[in-house]
Amino acid sequence: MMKKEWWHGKTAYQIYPKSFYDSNGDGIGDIPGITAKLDYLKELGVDMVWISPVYLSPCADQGYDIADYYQIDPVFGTMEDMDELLEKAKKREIGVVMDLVVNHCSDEHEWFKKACEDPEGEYGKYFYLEKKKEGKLPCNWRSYFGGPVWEQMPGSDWYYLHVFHKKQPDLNWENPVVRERIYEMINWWLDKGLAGFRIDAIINIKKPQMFKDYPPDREDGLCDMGTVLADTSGIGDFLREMRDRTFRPHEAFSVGEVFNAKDGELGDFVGEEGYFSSIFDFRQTVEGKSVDGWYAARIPTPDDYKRCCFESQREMEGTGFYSNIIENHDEPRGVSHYLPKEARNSKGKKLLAALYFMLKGLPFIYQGQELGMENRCFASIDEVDDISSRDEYQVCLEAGLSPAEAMEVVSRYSRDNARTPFQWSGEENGGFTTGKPWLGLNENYREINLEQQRNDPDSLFAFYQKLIGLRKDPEYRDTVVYGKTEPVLEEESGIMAYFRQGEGQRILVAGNFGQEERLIRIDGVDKGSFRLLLSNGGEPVLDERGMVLEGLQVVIGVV
Ligand code: TEU
Ligand code: CA
Repeated sequence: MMKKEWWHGKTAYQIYPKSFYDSNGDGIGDIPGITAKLDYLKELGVDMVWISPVYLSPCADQGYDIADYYQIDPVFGTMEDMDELLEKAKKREIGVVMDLVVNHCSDEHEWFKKACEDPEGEYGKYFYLEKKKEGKLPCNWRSYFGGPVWEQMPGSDWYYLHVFHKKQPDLNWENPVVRERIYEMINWWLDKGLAGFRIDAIINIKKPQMFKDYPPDREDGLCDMGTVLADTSGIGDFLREMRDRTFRPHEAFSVGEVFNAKDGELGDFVGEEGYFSSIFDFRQTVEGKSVDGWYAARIPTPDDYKRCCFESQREMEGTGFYSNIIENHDEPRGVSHYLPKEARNSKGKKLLAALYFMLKGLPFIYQGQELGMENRCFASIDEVDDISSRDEYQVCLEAGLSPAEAMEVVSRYSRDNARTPFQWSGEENGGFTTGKPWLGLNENYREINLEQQRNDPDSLFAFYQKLIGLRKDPEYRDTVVYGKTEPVLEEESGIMAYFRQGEGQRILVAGNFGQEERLIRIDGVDKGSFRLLLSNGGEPVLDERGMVLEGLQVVIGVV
């Protein structure tokens, strides 16, 4: 029997602060903007929010480049604003989870500035510094945002390592002093009353013992970081220590951004003795991606999506809980990515919502997902702010794509798809700001917005409220949270169906990705046994042949 934890039954919500709600008209969302919308979050029903970084930052990577971990960036507000948010969230029983970015800091962090002043001194050891050998960089790894991971330190012959942008130097976790300072900072925040942390890019903190070359996988002569990480071991010592020194004594929730857990390692990451409470399930987000870049990626089909979900559910059963998502601030909008074009309507969006939300694990809703916000379609690279998209645009051109083709690729995958401002209403700028938004809204805000859905019992927003309600309902909650996932009809293309088997209770979730009506037969599911809990249409037709699902219909019921 799995030990129960306080966070098991929660529903989490990710806020991308820059684009959530702007309280002062400067076009940038902020902390008072989040506080102002706490009642909205309560109305939706979520009980935990993860807020992407709001620390002091030059914002080369939207706050994922931190210049001071103990300060709030003035564009987001003040520490008093943060304290107020924590207090008001607590009153509403909403736990606040902050982003923990400790693989790297900003090149404008005091530590890095001191390292530049004296690379051979104390602070030089906070980073990975190397010199060229025989005119060559120490190794041929490619940073996630393009180009080599090595950058020359201003005015010296030392090079520092950055697996992300050159404005994000990697912190040297091998140095115990660095680890101490990180734990101290984590505890400082947890003592303020955070519910926990989402831990950014954490799998990168352990580098192989030697900075060595791997076979190049593109014409640039560099190799993907995935190859490097696959050849790295020993991260567990760091993660265990961090857990014991910080999260565990605070009984904090922790969710790791872990892409590359190796086979058989899952239990180390999230078991009862795991490094984290949970990790995100990225199997479906990486499905179809290629080391060549976005232009070579293949969009997953509904059958791919189903296979990914079921593989993850099987892998995790009996070990712990994944955190389940269909999108986040790094990914395209889920409804644009996983639904076939003709299914991108309210009914199809509810289908995808129910299918992912009812999986075993902790559901995370990314802001705007509850309204069915879609990818924005960018016409020119000038409309794109994200550094990753700008790099991938170049990769497209180098691969011989025309600018128009490159923009098509970027529009499909750009991280800015998810970063456009929240669509509160049909008013100017979607009610997000009274000023000029830092990033243009999706033009569809006049049709897709909260105001229009809030009082409509058939809206996607209302559907998410019901899904959350089901997760909390004393009658079903144990099954929804702890029930085992048992896939059925796995070979039936276009159909995704599974049981959640609880103690003395079984819930069926079944959906049809196609436009045509489908007859499905599942042992034990018939007119006498099935009781509907939620659907995106009416009752499914049940007769002696089985269950008939309309095009895009999803049903959740007790059997
Ligand atoms: O992302 C880490 C990561 O490896 C990817 O999601 C990466 O950003 C993506 O493949 C590039 O297209 C985390 C954050 O979620 C992301 O926003 C940051 O940019 C990154 O770390 C660096 O802090
Ligand atoms: Ca603002």
